[in-house]
Amino acid sequence: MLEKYLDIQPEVAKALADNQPVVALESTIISHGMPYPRNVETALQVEKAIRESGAIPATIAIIKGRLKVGLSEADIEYLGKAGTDVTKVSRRDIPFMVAGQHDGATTVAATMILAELAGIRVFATGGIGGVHRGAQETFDISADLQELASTSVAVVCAGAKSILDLGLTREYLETHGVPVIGYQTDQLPAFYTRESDQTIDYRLDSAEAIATALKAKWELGLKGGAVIANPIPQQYAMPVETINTAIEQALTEADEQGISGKESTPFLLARVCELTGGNSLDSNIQLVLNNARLGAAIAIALSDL
Ligand code: PSU
Ligand code: MN
Repeated sequence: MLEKYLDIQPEVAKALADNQPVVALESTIISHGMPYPRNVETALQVEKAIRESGAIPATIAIIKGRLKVGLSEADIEYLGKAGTDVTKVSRRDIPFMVAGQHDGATTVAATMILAELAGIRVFATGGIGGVHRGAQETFDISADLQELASTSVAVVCAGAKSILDLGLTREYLETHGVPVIGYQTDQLPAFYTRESDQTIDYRLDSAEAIATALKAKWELGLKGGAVIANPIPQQYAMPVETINTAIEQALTEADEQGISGKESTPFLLARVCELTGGNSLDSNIQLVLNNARLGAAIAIALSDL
C-alpha cells in the first residue's frame, strides 16, 4: 500500500532491512532555510558527515508527488536552486502534493512523518519550529511540536532560535509529553548560542545513553518523538548581543510587513541571515554538521542495542 506513494532509495531500504543505522534529513532547511548555493553544498556535506560517522543519510522531500526517502544529488541541487519556489510542506500539505504530483520541501513535521513511514528513528536538522513570540495573540505554534507529540522519531537539533518564545515552546512540549534531552548540557541551547534562560528535562552525555532512553520509551509504547538538544560548538557560537539585535529587528520588520502563517519562519531566517552579514550562515552550517554527527552516533547506538 505504502509503495503506492513512497520511494525509499535502495541503499536506505537495504540499510533499514539489515538494521543498519540511518539518519533522516529534512529539505525545508535546503529550500527555505539557507541561500543557494550554500544550501546545496551544506546538504551534501551533511550527508557526507553522516557517512563518515558510519551511518546512511536519507534526505527527505516530495518530488512530483512521490514521497522520497533518500534523494539523489540532482534532486538536492534542484530543491536548493528552486528555493522558496518549492512548496514548504508540513503535515497539512502532504496529500495535496501527492494528489497534484507537486514538489515539496518537507519541514521537521513532514520529515518526521515520512521517516516514520520508512522506519527511520533518528533525524538530524538545525532547529525545530516552536511557539512564536506573541503566540498568545497570533496562535502561531509550529506543527513541528504537535508532530513531536505523536510521531516516534528523535530529532537532533541545536535547540530553537530565539525568534521563538523558548519558554512557551518548553511548556508546550511538556504538556504533550515530549522529552527535551540536553546532550552534554543542562540548558536549552538557542541555536546560535549554547545557552538560553531555559533548562532541559534530562541531561545525557553519550549517544548510548540517549539511545537506551529512546529504546525504553518506544518499547513501552510511549509514542512520540524526543528533542535532542545539541549545543553549537563553542568556536562557532555567535555573540549573544549580535544575534539578539538581528532577531529583534527581523521580528519588527515581520510585524510591520504583516508576515504571518507559513511565511513567518522563512522570512525571519532569511532576514537574520542578511542582517548578520552571513556570519550566522556559517554558524548555521556548522551546527547542522554537528547535529548530523550526533544523529549518526545515536542511530548507530540504537542499532547496536
Ligand atoms: N528553524 C530553523 N531553520 C529552519 C526551520 C526552522 O532554524 O530551516 C524550518 C524547519 O523546516 C522547520 C520549519 O520545521 O522551518 C518550521 O516552520 P513553521 O514555523 O512555519 O512551522
Ligand atoms: Mn507557524
